[in-house]
Amino acid sequence: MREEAAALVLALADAEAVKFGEFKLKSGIISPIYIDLRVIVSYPDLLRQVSAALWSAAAAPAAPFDLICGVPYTALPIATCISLAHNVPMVMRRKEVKDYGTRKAIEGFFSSGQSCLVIEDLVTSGASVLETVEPLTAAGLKVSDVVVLIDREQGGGDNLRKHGLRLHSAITLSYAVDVLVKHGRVSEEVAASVKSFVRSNRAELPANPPGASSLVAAKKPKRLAYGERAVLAQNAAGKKLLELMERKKSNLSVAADVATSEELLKLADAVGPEICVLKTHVDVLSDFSEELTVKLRAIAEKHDFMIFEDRKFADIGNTVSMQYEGGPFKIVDWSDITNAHIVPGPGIIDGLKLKGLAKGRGLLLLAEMSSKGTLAQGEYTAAAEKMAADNPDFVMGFISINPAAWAQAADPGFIHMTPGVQMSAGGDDLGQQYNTPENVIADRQSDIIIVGRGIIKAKNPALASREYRNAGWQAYLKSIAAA
Ligand code: S5P
Repeated sequence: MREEAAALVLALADAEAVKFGEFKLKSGIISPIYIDLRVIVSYPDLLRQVSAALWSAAAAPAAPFDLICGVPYTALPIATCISLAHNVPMVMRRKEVKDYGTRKAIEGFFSSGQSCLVIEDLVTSGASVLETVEPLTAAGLKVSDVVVLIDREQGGGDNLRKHGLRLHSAITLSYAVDVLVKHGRVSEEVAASVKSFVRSNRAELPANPPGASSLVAAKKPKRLAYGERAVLAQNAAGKKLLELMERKKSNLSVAADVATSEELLKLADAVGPEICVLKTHVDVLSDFSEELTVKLRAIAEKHDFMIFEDRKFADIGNTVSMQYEGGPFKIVDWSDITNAHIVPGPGIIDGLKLKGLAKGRGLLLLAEMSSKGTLAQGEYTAAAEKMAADNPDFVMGFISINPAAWAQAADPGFIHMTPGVQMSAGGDDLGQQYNTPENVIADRQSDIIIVGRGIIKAKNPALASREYRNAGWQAYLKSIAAA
């Protein structure tokens, strides 16, 4: 075995996967050694040798496993090679999917409870391994062992152990250096400088490695209270809403999807004491009038809530600007908040901002949707985040489903509002999907629950709104206490 390992070290050096000299790392530190295992795909024999070494390293010490998964990208061909050689099925982690809480982040067939061996080419801090382990465990797989070709011995093994993972290495960096010295490939001096570099450069895990949120939950920054975040909100309506939520102790928005002005006003008055936002779809009313908007504003004033016309603008900047201000609805005149799809690109924000900013209005971007089969996920969601970050004066937040799974740490100045909420999870016949208030606010880290039929179709909407308000607020209190 040792002979095979030594031969592998020499083959890696021949392929220039391990190089000595002065290499500037991403961190700016100068390293005397550089390891780049991506080159092994150019040498089929070497790839085979690497895979065999990893298999032997895992075979004895690792707990039995049903599946293997390579950490993208370098370890993918290695895992494939092992899968073929030993007839063990593989799963693949999609690197680009950020919202694995709700979407498919793991490709391939597996069932919950199966165990999966993680395969990696090089471990320094262990952060990349954690980024792959989290979606695997989130998908219901058990991960206890990780096998790596080269352990740089800079603390990755310890870091992974803290997360309940055992690291097995085919080769350690110090062993590789010893072999190369023995075969006259590097001098004793270089070897000494590599070993001293490794000793003095322990690689710590970042406080919150992207994609490893649940594994490092304990290290997450404390979730701020709504009132504390009001100061951080740059949009006037967003700031006002966070203050209102803190003052009123409500994170409930009612989706007032009713058919007439009379029903809408009656509902607004009934649920008004419990809500922070009344969400409307005025284009479903059979009798919309300006008078309705005046009365609605008076009720909002009386009960201290804001109005959100859920218009879901989706056109080019010039058109949405006209739609926001004109037509029969004149939304900008009476609605504190509206929302937009990002599919046209940032021009839609500019067009709405032109009319809304001076009036103190706020815009929510639809970053995710609650409906089955939605295309608003992954890169699309990330694009919404970026557009919001570019326009914090007018964008106040997002319509989102699982902000806890977003790649970026949430900007506390933005508000997340989540539709698809009922007291028990489920759905309707037209693709709507429901989660509970507790799940949305505490687990998914959203800020506001949007509840439609759960309240408006209840026998007593006022009573139902009180129940939802309590459920949403309790979940919030629990999550700020736990964070
Ligand atoms: O993704 C979304 C976005 C929105 S704004 N899914 C949604 O359901 N909505 C809206 O939330 C939808 O238009 C409706 O007004 C409300 C959900 O209503 P419910 O009756 O299913 O609770």
